[in-house]
Amino acid sequence: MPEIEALYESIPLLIHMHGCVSCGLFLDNPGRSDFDMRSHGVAFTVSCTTGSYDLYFINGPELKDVVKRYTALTGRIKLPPKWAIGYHQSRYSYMNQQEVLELGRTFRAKQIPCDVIYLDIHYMDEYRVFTFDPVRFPDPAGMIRELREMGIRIVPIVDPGVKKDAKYPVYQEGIREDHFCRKLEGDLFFGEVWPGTSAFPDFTDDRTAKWWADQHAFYTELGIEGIWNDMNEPAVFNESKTMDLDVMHRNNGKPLTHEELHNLYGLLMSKSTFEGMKEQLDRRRPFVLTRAGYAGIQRYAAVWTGDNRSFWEHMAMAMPMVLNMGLSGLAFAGPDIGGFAHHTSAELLIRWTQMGVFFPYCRNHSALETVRQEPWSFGEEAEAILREYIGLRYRWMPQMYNLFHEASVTGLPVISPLILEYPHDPNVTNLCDQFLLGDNVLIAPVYRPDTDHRAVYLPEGTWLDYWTGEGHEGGRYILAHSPLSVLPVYVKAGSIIAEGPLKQHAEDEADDTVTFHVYGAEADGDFQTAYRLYEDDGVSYGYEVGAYSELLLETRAEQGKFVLSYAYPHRQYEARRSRLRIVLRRPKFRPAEVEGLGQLTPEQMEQGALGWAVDDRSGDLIIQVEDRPEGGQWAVISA
Ligand code: MIG
Repeated sequence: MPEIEALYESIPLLIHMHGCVSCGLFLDNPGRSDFDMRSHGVAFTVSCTTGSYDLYFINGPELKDVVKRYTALTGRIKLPPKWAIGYHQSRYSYMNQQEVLELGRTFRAKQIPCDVIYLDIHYMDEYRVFTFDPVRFPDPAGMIRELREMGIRIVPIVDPGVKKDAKYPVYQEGIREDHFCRKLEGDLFFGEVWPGTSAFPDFTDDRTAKWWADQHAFYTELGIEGIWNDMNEPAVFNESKTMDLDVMHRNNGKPLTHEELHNLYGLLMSKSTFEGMKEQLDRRRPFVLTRAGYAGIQRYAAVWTGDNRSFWEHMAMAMPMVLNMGLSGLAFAGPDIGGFAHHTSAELLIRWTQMGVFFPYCRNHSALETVRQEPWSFGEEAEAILREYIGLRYRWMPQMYNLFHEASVTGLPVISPLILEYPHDPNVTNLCDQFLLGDNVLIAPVYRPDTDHRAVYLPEGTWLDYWTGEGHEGGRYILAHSPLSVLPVYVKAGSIIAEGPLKQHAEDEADDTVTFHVYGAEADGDFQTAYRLYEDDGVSYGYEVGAYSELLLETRAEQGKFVLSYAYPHRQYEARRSRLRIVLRRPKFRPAEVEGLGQLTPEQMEQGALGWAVDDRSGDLIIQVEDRPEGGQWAVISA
């Protein structure tokens, strides 16, 4: 890969697959470890350079079992606030309050959905964490309030380095209360980072972690609900690029060197951040984004892949990276869309965004002095395509949120390599330029310039083109036609996908009418499929005490009829809607009537009338029924 390919995470997990049998090896040691799969023929060597370790053998036999067991051990993602899985916009840096407000207004004026704007290091007063620059950001509370009225949240960056400055209260307190890392002899460790000479909190001591956590009241009092942790490897501008290895961490009375604990630093910083935010936010879910992390980081933070480049190769590389992170427990991950360093182009940004809206974490971010990368930076044609795809993420929000909920329960990833679902198919063993969203939607991004076709491998089964409804038999490659406005997406026949209305942000007051798309429905044979839709308020912890709903939609073929029914096994959260829509996409039979419902025109249905209609162009059957707590059942009679 050009320029750079290392990740900032340290997850010492090896998953091995032999034949179709998988197992895992997790080396729990936060010092330096080496996994060598190259030098000794069939043998792998695993070693670490410091301290004691725990070695876990994780049984399969399925790859899924390994991921579930590994995450049972190290933890699973927490259900994020819904706004955290919307579209996020970032730049190093949005320089002042005016620019940030203008950015928010532009998103709304252009009707491009957005939930979050990030503040990179220039928002601070000379890079002092827990401050705002008084000239560039004279009224952060006012700015944040105004953005919030537009439905946009602010997520500021927080680095671990605290500026050495006798007049800076955070530094004073850190020194007075002895929170910073020291050498064995007692000298403080200072490193050069953005603020200049800086001290580093010793997060290995609970007392210091709590101190840091409490500092976040500074942000929450301004209305901030999310924090972006950067430089927390920790990165230091020196030869070793990190903290001196002989720094002594207090580690709650069992001191160990930085060499022994290095990989924990980022995790412990984000843990403290998460816990502080959670406490301050008073029963609302915080969002933490981190660059560095160790096994288990998924419990506290989403992870982005750090400083990539605006290169096609880096777009392609994001797929195996994020897929591997998913198998390593990090279900909430994504790259800087469009690429961070160097100049992006209209085409690269479009293709990258098309892919990125189906990644778990979805943020456009770019570096200082690169061309602007906001969705409107490349003219109207590009803007229209970007609007369409960002909007698509919002229309898929019910599906996405459902997958996040499942990931929080099972530990399985939101997007996965095909091998997770088709371990017996040798064609997918090394396939990393296409991926699955959940277990039944196949995304095949175009990641080369000037390309309007790509090869797509479809595993066994029938797959329907998401855009045209056209069916393809799997177990083979097809050539997808993919001009610039088209991302190839296929849905497996027999699946149900939940879509919602287009929203400008996750908490948009628009109604929450859900449309269940049933792909490839049949009225004969043993066709049967079900969908469980999880919903809650998207922001609070109410779901932990039952304030959520679960809608179960079941469909089956029954001798010339297609029977569908829904029920609420649990309904202690009420979505803002009165109707449900069910669309049979490309049913394999011709619907003659729907028992108990009247036939309407598609236009009448658009206006919300209850009944059924067939869209003559696509052949889709559209059903609209009342959403009632007691559920309901209907039969579609085949002609
Ligand atoms: O030395 O805060 O990965 O996303 O924009 C660079 C400035 C520090 C690295 C992060 C990047 C961020 C940048 N930071």
